Amino acid sequence: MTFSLYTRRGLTVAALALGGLTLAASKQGGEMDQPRAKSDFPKGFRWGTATSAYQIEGAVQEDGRGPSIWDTFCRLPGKIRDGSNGDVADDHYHLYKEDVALMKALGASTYRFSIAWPRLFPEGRGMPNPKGLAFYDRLVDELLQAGVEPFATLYHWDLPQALQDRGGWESRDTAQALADYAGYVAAKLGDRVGHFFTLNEIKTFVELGYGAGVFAPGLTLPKGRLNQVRHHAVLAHGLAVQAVRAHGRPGLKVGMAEDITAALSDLDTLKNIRAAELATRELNAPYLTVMLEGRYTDAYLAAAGADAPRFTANDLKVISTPVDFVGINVYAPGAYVRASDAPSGFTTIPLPVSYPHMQSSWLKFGPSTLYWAPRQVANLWKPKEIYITENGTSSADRPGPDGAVYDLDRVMFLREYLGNLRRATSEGVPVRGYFLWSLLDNFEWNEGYSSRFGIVNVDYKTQKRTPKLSAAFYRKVVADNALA
Ligand code: GBH
Repeated sequence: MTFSLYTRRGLTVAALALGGLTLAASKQGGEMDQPRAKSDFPKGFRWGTATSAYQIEGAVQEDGRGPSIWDTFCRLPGKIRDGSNGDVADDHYHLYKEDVALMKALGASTYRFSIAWPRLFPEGRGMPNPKGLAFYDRLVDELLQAGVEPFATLYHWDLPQALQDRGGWESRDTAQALADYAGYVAAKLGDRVGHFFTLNEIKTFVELGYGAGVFAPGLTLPKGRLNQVRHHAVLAHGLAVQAVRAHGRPGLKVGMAEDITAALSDLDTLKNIRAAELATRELNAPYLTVMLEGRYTDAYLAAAGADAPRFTANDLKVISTPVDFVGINVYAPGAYVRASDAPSGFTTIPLPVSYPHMQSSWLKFGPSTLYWAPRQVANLWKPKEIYITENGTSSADRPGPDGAVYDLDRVMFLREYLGNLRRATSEGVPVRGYFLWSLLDNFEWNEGYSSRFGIVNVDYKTQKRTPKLSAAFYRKVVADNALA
């Protein structure tokens, strides 16, 4: 629960954990221990961690929460790798005070969490459930008391089952239902929550939930219906932006938290850099691009042909309602490309099979993605502000015989990715903050509990929290606002 775990270890780790490396080291006097030049992040840069409701809260039947599509999906045989579900998860619903204390110990100034729609509206719409809201009241107050600024995501994939029963994202009504719920939240929490994210990773829940069938609700829709789902989800984003503004206090900020597919160039010549930017715009056509440009690209519509989504000019205006910031989740390179004479202007280069990845095979190791992705967003769409709403890695880390978790692969990952983020901010890319995914080991969707993304280990039998080495690493970065 505290970082004292590390103080029982040798001096080096103790000093790291306490953020006192410089002090402790100078007493030792060794050459290598001298303070090194800092590479600073901008003043006021916001450091935080991120989580989502279904992945950590548990308490799925408490205080009037209604079922979500993930409660249903987890019960389908073979869908979740370890046969688990989010019934208990990290029991954060009851242990949230302990978790806020962990954030405080990290020195993080912000926290990104999601609100469970089915807690507030068990049926998706209609009568609100005050007990559900009360939990987020308590959480927000606890955060503020700890000096941690709350950033709230409105939708992190836990659609009320009642709405899925009426067509889910295949129904245009779901977009309006999300907006109604968003307006309610902004009215109730907007006095204390200054930043809202509409939907987390539309791309992921649409492609995997309605296309590939491996996420809830487990559908494999044909192309035309899938395109319509994509359209309804981005429409929900635009309507939610408007609803949050209409019901929240003036000055409150709202934007998306989207899974950007960022193309990198194979060799960074000016021509290839430009081609990679074009590729990123095209690869995100039905998501970030339409949200920020208010039109589907010609190539997207041409490729869809008769299966193109049905939409009105007004839909496009709503979808592209101006946002206060662009939030991007950045994990892995989306593609490698180079310039070509093809009409698109780029050609994709396949990865060699030996290309390295982290514990999750999809998590290709590409630290420069955290330089190029925000830079491309800045060049393509000129947002006022950018947030890295998620970045982090899985690891097969386990407590050792001494009880400590030495997740050196995660520390390596974070150091290299953050070095690239530092490059972006130093060049003036307007990134205002970074949210590390994740504070805690948690329910990793179709991977269940077999994949751990936390900088704090959770023993799922006892709910004991143990900060890992990466927590000590992150604590020092936050304290210094710099990489050593
Ligand atoms: C984020 O998605 C989510 O927002 C978060 O909830 C999650 O816990 C975190 O990342 C870690 O995964 O099944 O092989 O087709 C990150 C982007 C896109 C990563 C879909 C996993 C599935 C790969 N995700 N991808 S696969």
